[in-house]
Amino acid sequence: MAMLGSADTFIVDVPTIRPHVLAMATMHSQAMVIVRLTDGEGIEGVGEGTTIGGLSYGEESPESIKSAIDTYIVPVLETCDIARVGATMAKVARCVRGNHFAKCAVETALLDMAGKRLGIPVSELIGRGRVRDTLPVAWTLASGDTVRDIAEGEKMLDLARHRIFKLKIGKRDVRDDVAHVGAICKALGSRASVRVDVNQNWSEAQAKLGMAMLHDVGCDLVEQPIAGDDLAAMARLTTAQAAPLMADEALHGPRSALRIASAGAAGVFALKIAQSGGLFAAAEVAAIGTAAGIGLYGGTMLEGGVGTIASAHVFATVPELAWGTELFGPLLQVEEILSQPLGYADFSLAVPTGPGLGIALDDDKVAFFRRDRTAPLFH
Ligand code: MUC
Ligand code: MG
Repeated sequence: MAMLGSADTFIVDVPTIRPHVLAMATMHSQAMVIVRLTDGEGIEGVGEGTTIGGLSYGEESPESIKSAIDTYIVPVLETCDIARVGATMAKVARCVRGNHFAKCAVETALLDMAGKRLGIPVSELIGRGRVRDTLPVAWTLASGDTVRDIAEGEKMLDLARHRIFKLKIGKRDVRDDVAHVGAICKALGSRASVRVDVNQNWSEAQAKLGMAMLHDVGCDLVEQPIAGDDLAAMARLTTAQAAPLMADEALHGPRSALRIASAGAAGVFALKIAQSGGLFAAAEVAAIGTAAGIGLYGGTMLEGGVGTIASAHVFATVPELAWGTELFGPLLQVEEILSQPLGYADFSLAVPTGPGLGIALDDDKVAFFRRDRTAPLFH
């Protein structure tokens, strides 16, 4: 039995190492909602709710995530035995509809605490438990410039940091985008797997042309080429195109996963803890994908260290992760807000082995990047 002691929810804004150009927004910094909970014994749990480009990616913004947690979710937690994470989140679900990112942040913090109480990593609290200790990690080449992207890809290969690259396209004419992808495929050759993410920006006709041309230039995977709610068109593309289609924005948890699988509307699922509505729900999406013969990929909302490691604990439990992961979010930021750096080496991320998430926030860095900080930025 554990009762809620305290709750603190705040936004941190951390600049990115370079502009990150996506079809719907160009990022210069990342806004992360961090929730810090303690129980009556003083055990702390942290969670993160992070989206991309304000409201340009999805229906929750950093500000709405914080307000949903503070105004509607924390009062529910105050009535629960928060040691029972499943029962607590079921009660939250009865009181709060939608708001998947906010729920994921809270569920992460509860699982972090539960793992610490039990002395086991969060991955052992998910599904059948951990099956791997490291995860392959992709990098997104999205500087907006082909030559710079190739140089960045070469650097990542030299550093043995990444050999899977995702290119963000969909902003320009289809043929211009394909020329950009083709140039990168040619430069990196068989040393890398090159994939694209269109973030829903094509029509079905553009996707037909684009997916065929992308396959011809050596692109391995096409993520969410068209609107995520157009399952019939996604199914037509999945059937007709040689390049596999990966569902991302179409996936909002187990029910949408089942609908996509039943419609034959994707060959690959991008698993995302926040979009799914939490770590348990993401594991259920993975189970539906596996049962349907759909390939799995560990996706990101470009979270910082907390959300990245929460995702890593879930992805570490997935028996077959054929497409790897893209858990590089912290590397896109100028600073990690954690007390210990994450273990990126040999094209992979190490999944922490300590109790709970196995990570801790760095209080000075958090104070520095908090949006509501009171101290001056430079002293
Ligand atoms: C998305 O749409 O998948 C993941 C990597 C990246 O660069 O952006 C994201 C979001
Ligand atoms: Mg995507």
